[in-house]
Amino acid sequence: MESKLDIINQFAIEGTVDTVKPLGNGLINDTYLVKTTGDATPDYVLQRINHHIFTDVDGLQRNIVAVTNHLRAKLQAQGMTDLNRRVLSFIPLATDPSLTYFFDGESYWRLSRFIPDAFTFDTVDPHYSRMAGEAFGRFQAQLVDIPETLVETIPDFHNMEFRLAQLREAVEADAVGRLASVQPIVDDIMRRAENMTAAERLYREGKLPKRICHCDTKVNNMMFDADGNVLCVIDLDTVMPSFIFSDYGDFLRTAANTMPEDSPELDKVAFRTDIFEAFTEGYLKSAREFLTPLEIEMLPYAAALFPYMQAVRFLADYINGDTYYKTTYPDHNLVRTRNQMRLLESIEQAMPAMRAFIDAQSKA
Ligand code: GN1
Ligand code: MG
Repeated sequence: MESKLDIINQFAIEGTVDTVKPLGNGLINDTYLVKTTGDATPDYVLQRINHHIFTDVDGLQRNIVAVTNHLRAKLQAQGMTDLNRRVLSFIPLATDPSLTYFFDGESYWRLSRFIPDAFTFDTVDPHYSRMAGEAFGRFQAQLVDIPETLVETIPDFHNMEFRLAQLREAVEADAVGRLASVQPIVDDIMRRAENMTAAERLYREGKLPKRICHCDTKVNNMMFDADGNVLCVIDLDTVMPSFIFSDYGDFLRTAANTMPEDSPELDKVAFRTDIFEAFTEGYLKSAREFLTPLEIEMLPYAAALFPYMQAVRFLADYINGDTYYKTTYPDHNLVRTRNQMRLLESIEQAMPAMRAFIDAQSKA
């Protein structure tokens, strides 16, 4: 592999590289902050794209460029300024402006402009949740008329039937002998399988649409400025056609959990209805214009679906011997699974109240 400096210099950057340091805590890609000398030139974010997971890097980058160009044009048309902080921009190769990634013979790399004076949070209060809801709703609304056809960067990424099939395969194989210890959780999951695959059935019946979604709306994938205003949505690898439930549900999964997704303190894991209410209000404000009544009615289902899907994915990975998610200790994926199942139970209890809240919102 070439040095990071050699890699960075493949791109059409402004200025001279000063330092390169690790950045963030993603579970999939490796991310670095690239500082250039002096204040006159931008800093950059360098990422090694995990091409074992994103096997179609070319399609992935084409998606992202289409999305960011579309968003940028919309913002510009609205007279928005400071566009470099409101939408990500990917840097083309110095030798081929049509490409925004570099293959060094081993890994795929990309470079984007670092957004200065911007912040991400791992936890949010109701005020920030309302703004995040509005921003993710706006993100979907702005992409409703994107002319390009986006690829599924991970086929069947949020397809619940497919995720359950993967779990069944993992259970069948029991590759590292972990099944016996987790059989009760597998049973808990399978008991809910029929209910949780409702969206796929409704899609086949033509009752539920797919739209362009972000598909990784973890709370820390939104940037705020120093005054607490939303700047932009980041981490666009998984932007693809999906049910709108993806964006609604994954935000609540992370933001409305009283604890981080890998906390082993299960007694403290619970669903925060104040976050749910604020996020839902914000989301409906900007998304209501294009949502169908069925999509709105199913929002509580979406809130349950994502901890459930994440539990299925973490558990399958645990049974497979931790081949997908980065882990820092042997039972990490199991702890994550239990946490998500506990969150799911808390959401199941909140279901009637959530339905009532959404009904009231729809009439408002
Ligand atoms: C992964 O890399 P990160 O942390 O943004 C995963 C998401 C999961 C999440 C769980 C491509 O996202 O789907 O919800 O971990 N991304 C992919 O923390 O699998
Ligand atoms: Mg992320």
